[in-house]
Amino acid sequence: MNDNILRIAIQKSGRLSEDSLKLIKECGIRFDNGAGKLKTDATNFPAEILFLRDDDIPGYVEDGVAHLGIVGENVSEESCKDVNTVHKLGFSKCRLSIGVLREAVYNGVQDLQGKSIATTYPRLLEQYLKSHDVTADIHEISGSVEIAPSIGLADAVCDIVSSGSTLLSNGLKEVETIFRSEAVMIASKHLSDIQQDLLDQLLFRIKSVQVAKN
Ligand code: PRT
Ligand code: ZN
Repeated sequence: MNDNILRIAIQKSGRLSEDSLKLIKECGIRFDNGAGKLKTDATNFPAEILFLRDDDIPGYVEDGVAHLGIVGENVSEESCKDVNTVHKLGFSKCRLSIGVLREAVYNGVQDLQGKSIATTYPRLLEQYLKSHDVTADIHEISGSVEIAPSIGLADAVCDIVSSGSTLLSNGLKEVETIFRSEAVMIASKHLSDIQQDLLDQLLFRIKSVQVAKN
């Protein structure tokens, strides 16, 4: 493997894609992102860009297949992969929240004791419940979480919220925020000296871009 370049993994298609590409371009890194490409070389910086599903990025970075990645903190923290979070990027802000049916009586987290909660974030939810001495039945599902209470699959949900309109339109109310997230840059713990130097250059550029915007 070439230790003299940085391989940067970003989301191929989704909520993080556009801002991730924009950030890399604003750092002055040029590349051809022709449609459908899964990998492309930067033309003026020793870097390659990999286009992946966001859930796969922490694992690739842990394994050193990618040296850097841009993902939501929610995905990185849930994955429990052994990577360094090197910088917060300020976009794709959202929160991981618990919602219950609008008509349900809810006076606090203790009311979740013994209840069933549907989520795609079982680890973050479990940590939260544990820290509040609550035991609940966690149902891991991979999508359409918000529908679970209205079809009787669970008493509550734990999912990503941004405007809150998805919860609302599924007859739910947000009762606890368990994690606040934004896009972050994660890095492998096994960078060569040259890669660490390239990362430092990149972080300097990212910080300059962020300062210029504020
Ligand atoms: O295909 P791939 O696996 O790569 O993508 P994905 O479908 O898993 O992820 P994607 O593109 O939906 O989201 C990528 C990241 O964007 C997430 O991991 C979060 O860090 C961040 N993000 C920001 C969000 C949202 N806002 C968001 N609103 N991720 C998901 N949502 C969903 C949420 O799951 C819920 O269904 O939007 C709905 C709620 O939105 P509101 O506005 O109605 O509250
Ligand atoms: Zn995903």
